[in-house]
Amino acid sequence: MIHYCKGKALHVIRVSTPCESPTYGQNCNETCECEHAAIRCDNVKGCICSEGWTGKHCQEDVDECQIPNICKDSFKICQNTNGSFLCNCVNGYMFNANGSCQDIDECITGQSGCNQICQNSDGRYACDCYFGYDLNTDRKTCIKVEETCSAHKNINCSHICVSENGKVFCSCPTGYRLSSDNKTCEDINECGDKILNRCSNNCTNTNGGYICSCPAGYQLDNDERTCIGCDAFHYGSNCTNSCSCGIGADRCDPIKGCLCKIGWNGKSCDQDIDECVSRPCTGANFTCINTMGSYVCDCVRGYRSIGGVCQDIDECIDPRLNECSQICKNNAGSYSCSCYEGFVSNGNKCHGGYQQYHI
Ligand SMILES: [Ca+2]
Ligand SMILES: [Ca+2]
Ligand SMILES: [Ca+2]
Repeated sequence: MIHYCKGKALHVIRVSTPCESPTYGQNCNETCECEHAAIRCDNVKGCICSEGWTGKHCQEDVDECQIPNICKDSFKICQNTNGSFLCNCVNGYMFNANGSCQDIDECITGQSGCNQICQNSDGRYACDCYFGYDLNTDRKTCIKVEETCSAHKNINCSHICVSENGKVFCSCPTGYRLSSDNKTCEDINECGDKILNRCSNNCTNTNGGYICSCPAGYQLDNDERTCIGCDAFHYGSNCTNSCSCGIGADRCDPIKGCLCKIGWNGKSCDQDIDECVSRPCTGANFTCINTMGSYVCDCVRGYRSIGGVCQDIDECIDPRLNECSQICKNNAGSYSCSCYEGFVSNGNKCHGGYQQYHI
């Protein structure tokens, strides 16, 4: 209150006297300008706001949603309103009789819009389709699988048209990939790809696949990818040839087959080489005798080898070597028989002559 004394204005604090409405505060020099949300004007604090409002003039709404867990129930969501707030159920939930939020079964309420199958779950739902149908892009309606591809005639897939979850696209069989036009399938060259090429040795690319092969002496294992050496009885490309090696074989070579010992020939090494054809026995009166797997140089008939030289056998010095009954005459390589005078020779034998009668 202002008092005027002797023309001078004095400020006097009258503690015991409350401010007169609508003034308040220190020295009562503030004035309440309360909005309609105010209850009254307090002579100390000014505007006293009703619940849900704040500010000097009670003009400001309190955002109760900023207060943690104000809605308590985890399925509730806080919605601020002017002067108050609401706790609503989150999407997919609704209030039950107890005032708490419970899942809405959209499949029963008919809210789902599912064309064929509706599957409710906590807080949500999903549409599905019967076998042979696919969910359309709206996630609700169903379309026949076969009809999807034929309905999209413009898709023109070179190999396979796929309809999945309402989307239609081209696909390729194994060994092919979709080219940049997303329609045409092109062969994958597995041989040129370190990861796809699983051949241990040679790789040949084919349409839709690839083939492994092995060098001679090896064959593909059961995995059709790894090369393994031929067993002891097979040889050649893919080990397809059998080694049925004969007596003259040293071993079965995985690449060449039967390897022959010296003196033997033929695929199975069972053919003797006739070394005598090349006339290996060069010394005088030597002759070549072929043997199985070899040959020997021996003296011709009537000669024998002495110190590596063929020398004439004197058949006449040993009665076992000649058949002469009377006279034996040695010659080079042979001998001849003759008879005493008065005997007649008949071959190597001598027959008695007239002389016997004179004795
Ligand atoms: Ca290929
Ligand atoms: Ca021979
Ligand atoms: Ca002789």
